[in-house]
Amino acid sequence: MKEALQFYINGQWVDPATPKTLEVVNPATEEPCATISMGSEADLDKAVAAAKAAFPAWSATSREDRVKIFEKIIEVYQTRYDEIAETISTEMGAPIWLAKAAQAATGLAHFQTNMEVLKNYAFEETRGTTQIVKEPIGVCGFITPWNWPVNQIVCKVAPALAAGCTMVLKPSEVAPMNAIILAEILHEAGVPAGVFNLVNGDGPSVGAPLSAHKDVDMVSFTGSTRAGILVAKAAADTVKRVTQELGGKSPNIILEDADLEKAVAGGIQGVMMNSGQSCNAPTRMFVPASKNDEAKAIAKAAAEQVKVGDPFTDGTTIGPVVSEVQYNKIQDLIQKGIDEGATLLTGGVGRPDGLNKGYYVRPTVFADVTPDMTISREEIFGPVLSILSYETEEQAIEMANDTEYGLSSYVQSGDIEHARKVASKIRAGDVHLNGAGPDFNAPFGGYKQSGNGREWGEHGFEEFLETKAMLGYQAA
Ligand code: TXE
Repeated sequence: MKEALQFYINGQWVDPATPKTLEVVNPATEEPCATISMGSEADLDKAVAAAKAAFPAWSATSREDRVKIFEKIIEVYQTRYDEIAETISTEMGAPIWLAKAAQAATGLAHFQTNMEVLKNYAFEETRGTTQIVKEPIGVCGFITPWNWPVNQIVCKVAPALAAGCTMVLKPSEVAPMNAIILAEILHEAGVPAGVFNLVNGDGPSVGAPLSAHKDVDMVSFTGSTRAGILVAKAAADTVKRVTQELGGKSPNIILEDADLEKAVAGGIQGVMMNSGQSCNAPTRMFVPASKNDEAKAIAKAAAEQVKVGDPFTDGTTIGPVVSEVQYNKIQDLIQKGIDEGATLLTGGVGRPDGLNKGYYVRPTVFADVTPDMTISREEIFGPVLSILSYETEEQAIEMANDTEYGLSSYVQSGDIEHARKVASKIRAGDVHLNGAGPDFNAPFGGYKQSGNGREWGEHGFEEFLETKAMLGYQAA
């Protein structure tokens, strides 16, 4: 069993102010796999003070010096790549193939894209006699979840480092060990003391005081809408910048002219991946009423191909969900779907056959779902799909937009112009046309209650900058 009882503050591993530990549970075995320390406000204050002290020197480093550090980070990251993937699989249950191909890969991708942004970004421009300068915002606080842990950490840390900010990270207490590796990588790569700091702990003890801290200039949060609102409220008194990446209930509109087999089967794959624990999972599938029966048959067959099993076993499509809390939440929502009258095509409550230990959920597909049903409105965060049918395209768009969320969306059509037209009417931060995968240079973030601000690529980088106007910079 691994142990990480210290925090990374001011370039050193230090003991917590008050000893208190937490066992991290492997969701595939329900057994502890690591022990961490749980921090307090005293640890956090120390970390923020270190970040504040490091800011003047780090923000003054040249673009070239920061690029050199990025090159080194990328080199060291690659040497720890498999270990990152294995750690993620162990603590949150993603199958090892996904942890390698996507979970660990996204971390590397964010370092690479931010290094390229840094190389090319225009920090200064002149308009008339005024110069406009972009400067790092200052000390940043990061609060991150467990579902794509390295992705969610690096998509904050990389742009902040590139911009010249210093930072304190509080990773999820549910999947914290990958963040320990990341701290070791940054240390080995030569990130100066105090620039990056890590304090483990839970939301109330560390996340809340980090959000409220007077010496923190910006807080970037990824997690539930519930906690995101608390973070924004805690941040309000100090008027710091707040970016939030929260929940989703993403629509997947399959248009009349789409290849139904491909679109429905692709939608099943998308919703099941990572056991449905992705904020951008396509959880509401809209099919033309005339093709409802055909779509149901395809969806059922595709979901029954999804192999649930041990994350480290070859051939596993999805592993367990992260925790008992999440398992119970998902079971309750599946039961609600049944109680409220949706048609259960496959899956349902309880564990899959033969899997009696571990937080394994049956890949579940509901059809004949109506927009008022709980499973069509609440984020389930499990391998559960709701299929709704529509009569007209306008109705499909209206139902797609009938949600408090607006993170991602998906449109399938045989005609790209048609897909684009529908995409333009969807109120969401991104639209994936015909199965297009992620683009780490494209902005990622939500409309409505899915959040504020954007992450990834140049748009994500710009969130870490302040804008200064230098008037009279040039003689009139
Ligand atoms: O999230 P929390 P949970 C959704 C998903 C899931 C639900 C609950 O629907 O089922 O949220 O998951 C920190 N001040 N998403 O309970 O609590 C916490 O310590 C400051 C969507 O695990 O939001 C952790 O670091 N911080 C999502 C982080 O918030 C607080 C990813 C996330 O935990 C805090 C995860 C507070 N008061 C869950 N309370 C996505 N957008 O991808 C908690 N935290």
